[in-house]
Amino acid sequence: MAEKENRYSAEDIKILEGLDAVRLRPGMYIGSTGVKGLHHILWEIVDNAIDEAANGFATRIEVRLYKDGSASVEDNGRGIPTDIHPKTGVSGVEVVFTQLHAGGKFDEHNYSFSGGLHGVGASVTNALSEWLRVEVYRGTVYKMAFRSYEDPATGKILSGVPDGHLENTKQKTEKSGTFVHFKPDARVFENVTFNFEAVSKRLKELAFLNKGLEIALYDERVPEGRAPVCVNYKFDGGLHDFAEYLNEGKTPLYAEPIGYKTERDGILIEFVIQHTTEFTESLFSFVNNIPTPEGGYHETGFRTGLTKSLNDVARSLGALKDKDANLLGEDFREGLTAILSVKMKNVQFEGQTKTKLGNPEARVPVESATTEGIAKLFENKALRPVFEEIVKKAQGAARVRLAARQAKEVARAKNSIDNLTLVGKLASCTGKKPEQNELFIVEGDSAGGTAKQARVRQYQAILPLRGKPLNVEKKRIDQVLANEEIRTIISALGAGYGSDFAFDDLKFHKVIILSDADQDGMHIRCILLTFFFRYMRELINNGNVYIGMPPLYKVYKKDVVEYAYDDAELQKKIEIVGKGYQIQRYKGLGEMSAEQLWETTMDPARRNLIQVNIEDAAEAEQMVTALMGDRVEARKEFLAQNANFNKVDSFIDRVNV
Ligand code: TSJ
Repeated sequence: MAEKENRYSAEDIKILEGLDAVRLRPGMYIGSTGVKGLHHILWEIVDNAIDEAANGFATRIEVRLYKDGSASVEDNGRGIPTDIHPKTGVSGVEVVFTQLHAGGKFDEHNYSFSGGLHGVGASVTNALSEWLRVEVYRGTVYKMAFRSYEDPATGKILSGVPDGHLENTKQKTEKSGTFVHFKPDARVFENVTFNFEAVSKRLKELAFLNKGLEIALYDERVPEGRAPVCVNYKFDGGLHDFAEYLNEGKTPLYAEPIGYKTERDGILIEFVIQHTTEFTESLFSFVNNIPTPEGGYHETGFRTGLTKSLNDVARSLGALKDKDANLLGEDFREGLTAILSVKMKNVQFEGQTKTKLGNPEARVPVESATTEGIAKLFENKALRPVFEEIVKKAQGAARVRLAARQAKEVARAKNSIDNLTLVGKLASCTGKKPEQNELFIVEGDSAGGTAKQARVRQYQAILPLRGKPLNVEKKRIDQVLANEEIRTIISALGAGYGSDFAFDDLKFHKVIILSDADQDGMHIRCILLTFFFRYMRELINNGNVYIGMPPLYKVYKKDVVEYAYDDAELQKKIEIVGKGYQIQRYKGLGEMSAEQLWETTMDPARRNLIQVNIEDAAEAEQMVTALMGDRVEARKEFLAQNANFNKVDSFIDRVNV
């Protein structure tokens, strides 16, 4: 291509205004500029490759993380169209990277179901990158490159500016596909280090959700001379393999997961279920490959369909007689691991973390597909024993439910007295406005005592926890409630639990978990998060739960005192304090004086709090399951793979609240 033809003119630059808007308000497009946002711009690219694969044009995707902080994604699909787009007069490649939402709109005409994490498109990644390079393999190699730089005239940053139009290098290639390489801009993101665990976890999930698709991840951020760390995912069993994976560490009630896939009213619906000896429900739902931990209409439809059809099964099997009442949905969901994957157009996400499906039209098709699926599976005589197990399990759950209700009624009379003794440990606050009140759940009596001295009595309450509260995952609800630590928390919060949870009765709008920065503390934190996740989900959804961050180090010299909350910060603080500094490493909250605890951890003006979101809680739950499930091998493997117990924190954007 001639030099002149390829130049990028002033006229061309006009359309880049959209990209500048992205840089001005990144949060509007990618949620945050913390670790989540950083990963979001990678997912935007990955999702494009996934779409190509999901529509049958690509079989392999390779993701690479480089030493310089950049990342690349390559697929073996058809390659982004290189011909000139009639509307805009520029190549398809150029449209994809320079026009906002171009990805989404573009895809809609070409693909029947397009993912796109939240559909903002690859141009957002371009806008928030220092540079981005794309290669398209279509007989020959096409190339285009973009850069964000400071305009010398105005000092403003120009985002995602092409070096020139798409160039056909004429270099022949056997390959077919698209390669995109970009470096997230450190002027945008607080943290520019991709998290291997987070990336591999999501890629694994995508490999489960896209049966047969091979996804490889290479991490080149290794010492000089070493081979890159590499993981390869390919699941020919799709959701079936996903269910087996989720049930590792649990004991299944029947050997193989069962599932069904169909299309209804233009919606692709697929589900797989497998019950285990556990007592709680784990439903993992996805819409267009995006996790929907906050649920929504597809989950409602699935649950309703499952309840109806499994009651029909129970009657067919004679386990329920005409006179018997139906079993409840929760009975059939005891110990259920289920994956529901829905693909539809024009999705709307709602909820606190925009992870709840808000399309009402999804409910009925999913319900009828589920009912039909279970009925079809039940017709298969070979699956008789599977359904017998499911019904037996549900009847067991119903028996416990009825017994628990009776026990609850008896207990209600003496409950008021019980509450008084329980809440005895609570050092409550004097203020009566729940919105302003904070409850610190503190690990250990001694740290609890210190916190009581340190607090502002007006709005801060302290609840010391003795020992480890029990692992909620393994127990039935009645056993959970028998645990004194758990009952104390429920009483202190004052809003009930489970389906009776009443947010309006909540006495503290900030619930802050304060535990030591060691394995025990990590464990307690995970257990408490799992408890809230299971029995007070609204608290997590509303963002009322926080993790307090005590400092790890005190760096001091005479009157100068600085605190460091992680190792990176320690170096900075050492420099601030200067020559002759001393370091104290805090092993636990108990080592701090009341004054120190106040300054570093409790004072709203100075403390670091992590706001827990639904994904963190789900993550914590998975850790608890792996740590405490029935099966020893899974636990050992988990411990071997997760030696870093601060792992959960690395997924969470730190916020000052
Ligand atoms: F958009 C992007 F840059 F983020 C990106 C897109 C990144 C990566 C790694 C891959 C892709 C991508 C796009 N892979 N495959 C495609 N395919 C198309 O864009 C495409 C190809 C052909 C046709 C057609 O109708 O012939 C239509 C489309 C949308």
